Amino acid sequence: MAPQAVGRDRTTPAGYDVVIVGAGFSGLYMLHKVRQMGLSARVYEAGSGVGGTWFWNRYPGARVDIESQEYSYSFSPELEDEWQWTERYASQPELLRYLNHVADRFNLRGNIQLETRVTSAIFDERSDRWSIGTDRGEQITAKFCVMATGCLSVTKDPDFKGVESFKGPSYHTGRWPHEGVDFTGMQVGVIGTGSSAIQSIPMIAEQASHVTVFQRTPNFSVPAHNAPVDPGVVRDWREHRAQYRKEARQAGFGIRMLDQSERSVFDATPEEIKRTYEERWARGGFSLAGAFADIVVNKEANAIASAFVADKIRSIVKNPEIAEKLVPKTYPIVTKRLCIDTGYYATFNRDNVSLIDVAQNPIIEITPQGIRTRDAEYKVDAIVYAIGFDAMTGAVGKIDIQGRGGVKLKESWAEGPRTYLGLMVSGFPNLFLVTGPGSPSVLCNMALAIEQHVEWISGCIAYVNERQAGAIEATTAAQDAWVASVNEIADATLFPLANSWYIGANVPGKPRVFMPYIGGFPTYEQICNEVATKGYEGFALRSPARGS
Ligand code: N01
Repeated sequence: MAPQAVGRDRTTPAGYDVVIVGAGFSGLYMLHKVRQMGLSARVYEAGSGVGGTWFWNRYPGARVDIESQEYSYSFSPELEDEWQWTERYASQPELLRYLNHVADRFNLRGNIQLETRVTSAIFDERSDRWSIGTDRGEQITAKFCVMATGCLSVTKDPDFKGVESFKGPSYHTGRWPHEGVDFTGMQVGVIGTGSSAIQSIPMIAEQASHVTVFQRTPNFSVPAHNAPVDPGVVRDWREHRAQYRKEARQAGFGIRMLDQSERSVFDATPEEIKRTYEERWARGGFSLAGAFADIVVNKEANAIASAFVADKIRSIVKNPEIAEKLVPKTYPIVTKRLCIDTGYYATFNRDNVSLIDVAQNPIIEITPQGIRTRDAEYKVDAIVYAIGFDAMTGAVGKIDIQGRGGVKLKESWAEGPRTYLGLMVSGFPNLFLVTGPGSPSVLCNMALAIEQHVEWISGCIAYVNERQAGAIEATTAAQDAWVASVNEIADATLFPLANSWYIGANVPGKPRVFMPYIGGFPTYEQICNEVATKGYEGFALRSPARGS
């Protein structure tokens, strides 16, 4: 392909400037951006609709854990003006409506091919193009390939002995049936106590005759205090939106409502500490994590926050034995993703809910009638697997991605993911990751992290095309330095102390590497901007290959 053909690649019937994998928050905005740039693009999406996370995670109680206004696109003032959230924390159906609205409003659907899973992406050095294969047997080529595949999109399959033998229905929270599930009159077993379980258990308990929760590690959870959106908040947001969006970008985790304090807990009196935590508990959501500056870096500071939440659990749960089981004791608060709930702990006061500690008595097998732990069999009519995801690397790991010299991404990442800025991988030219490992992504407001990445990637594509270059690629040196810096920053925090999915600990055999960048969104964005301003420092441009 001649370089000047970039913009409208019509040289092959199935050739595009950009192929985007995934039609969630990332893929939709990426498509919008590249179309605005006049590039030809096609999105491939495995689901039968757009929406990504919010298309798949339809379990009862599923809702965002960042306040709705903040967890939304900021790129279009018109979109912001016309869309009205109804709840403080939007529910899954509302988020899915929003993303469908975005697809319609920006006329995106014509470039999206649904029910198509990308299975391979192979870089052809002779033409500087990616050859992309799908499960429909298509082969498409594109100069640029963007993996908008999501950080939590590949569910962890239950690998218990006997899973197939279970006679009743079983569900994974991350692949919930679209028609919903009626648990009325059923005995339900829920395995897992992460965010998905914490949101769904109270809802399931309202329907089912009995719910048995199988908990391996208790989680810290803070009340959401969800409610209809306060009209005063809406007015305030509309009036100050530009300022609030700016403040979010300047906040460590990209979340304005975190209200991150700069103050050390050791500079506060015991009364002030108590008052601060009580006030933030009453406010709800992640604001508790922002109460003092040292929660994630100092063990003693963290212990104060952990003890506060532990006391809350003990005060809510009436049975002291159950309360004690629900109190996390093996890791510092926030080092596993903090959960935001609606009535989770109080659910254990119900007569129809019981809690089984499977750290003490591990699940041995799934039987035709239920779940057998080392010491008992629990008969259930239905099983809910709330066991999480192969996070951050799972989705790209499922695609056969081969870069220069036929090197497989899977092999390059055998010891853990290596990227430059979480955006590109050395040896894989013109391949971009949206919110990849090594970027703030899951430690951030995802909507904001996605917008920043999409905008950076668009800028990078424009840079390559303006220079009529064949390809851009992260240098190994820049990547090595970035990986070292990501690890160094993580090691200075308490995060590596928890066996979390951030570190791959939830997937047996996955290398133990802290995957997200924890240096904060503003620092990260500044680094990305500086890299771009300095002519994409740390990236190498290549002249067009002869066959291109
Ligand atoms: O998954 P998880 P999730 N035997 O990995 C347990 C986002 N999210 O789907 O901790 C027994 O957190 C496992 O136990 P352990 C959010 O970022 C957001 O709940 O490994 N138990 C754990 O309790 C979140 O962090 C929202 O010991 C087993 C649970 O299953 C991320 O998605 C809502 C087991 C898995 O918890 C993932 O959340 C939902 C086994 N063999 C999700 N294997 C919002 O609020 C696993 N477990 C927006």
